[in-house]
Amino acid sequence: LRGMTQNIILIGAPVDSGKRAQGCLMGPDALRVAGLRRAAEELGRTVLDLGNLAPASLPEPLPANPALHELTETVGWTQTLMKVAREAAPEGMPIFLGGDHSLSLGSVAGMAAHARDIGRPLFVLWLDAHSDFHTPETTTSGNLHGTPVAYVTGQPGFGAFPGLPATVPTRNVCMIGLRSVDAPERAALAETDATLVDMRMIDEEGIVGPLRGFLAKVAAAGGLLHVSLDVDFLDPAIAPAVGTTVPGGATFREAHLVLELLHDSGLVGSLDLVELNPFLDDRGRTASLMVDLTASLLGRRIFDRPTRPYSAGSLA
Ligand code: 4U7
Ligand code: MN
Ligand code: MN
Ligand code: MN
Repeated sequence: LRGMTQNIILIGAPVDSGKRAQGCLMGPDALRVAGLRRAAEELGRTVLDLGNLAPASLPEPLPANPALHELTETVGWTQTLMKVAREAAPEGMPIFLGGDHSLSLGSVAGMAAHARDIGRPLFVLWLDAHSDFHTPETTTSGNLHGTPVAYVTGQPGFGAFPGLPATVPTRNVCMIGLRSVDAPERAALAETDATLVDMRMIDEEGIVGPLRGFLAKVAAAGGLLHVSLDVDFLDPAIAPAVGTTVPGGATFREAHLVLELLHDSGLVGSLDLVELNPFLDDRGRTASLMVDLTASLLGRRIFDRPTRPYSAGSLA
């Protein structure tokens, strides 16, 4: 049924431990206020909201590691989200409401376990300015929101984290929107067969070709696709509510087009909405854009968009 009739399961993950600047804990509620449930219901989905989760507390805090920010809490979130993702996925399409990108250590690991449970390979589309391919050994910031892709693909150095029921092969990973990749990440990625699409490639050739190529690969493998949408994939001019803005990001139409094509593919089984920091937002516009992009993924087409009255200065 190409996902058309699938239930939506909203999973609030107010994770703020993946970096020092705080505020992402308000992300799940901002996405709700911006109308995520209503957008999904208008597109014919049934929505179940599991509310906001809390991280598992470990029997003992991990030995303090000054090189890593909030390791114990991040491990706790990973445990919780891995379990909840695996349990929710058979019931519908999980949408993880972040929370910073460290939530994807758990969401993607849990979806990989689910994909193994149903006998399909998991593929991951990473829409982000950054590659998030640091390990706890290579990160210089110590911010674990820069590590989820390395964890879920089984790179070394994650001994403090839960063992992975299933790893995602790097050949199943496609990153689109890259424009800030640190030297150790670049070196490690060069050893892999991940598909890397940076902003220059998008400027020169467009965003559609590489995305269609990846989707064809997912379809040919009978794969299930997880999409991880970091707010900083978008250009900061249209999405200011994020701590890690990088100029030169995806435009409004590039971003919508990606999610429209993902809808049409029928391959998407789960979604992360991450890094929204409502404290930095401009009258809710970034939260609203994230909701509208999710609506495109769920099948809203341009001609179905509600017509908004025009007023000077708000033509968006
Ligand atoms: B995000 C960074 F150094 N690479 O490791 C790091 F540039 O989830 C940024 O994509 C990580 O927003 C950004 O701290 C993580 C930095
Ligand atoms: Mn903190
Ligand atoms: Mn990220
Ligand atoms: Mn990022």
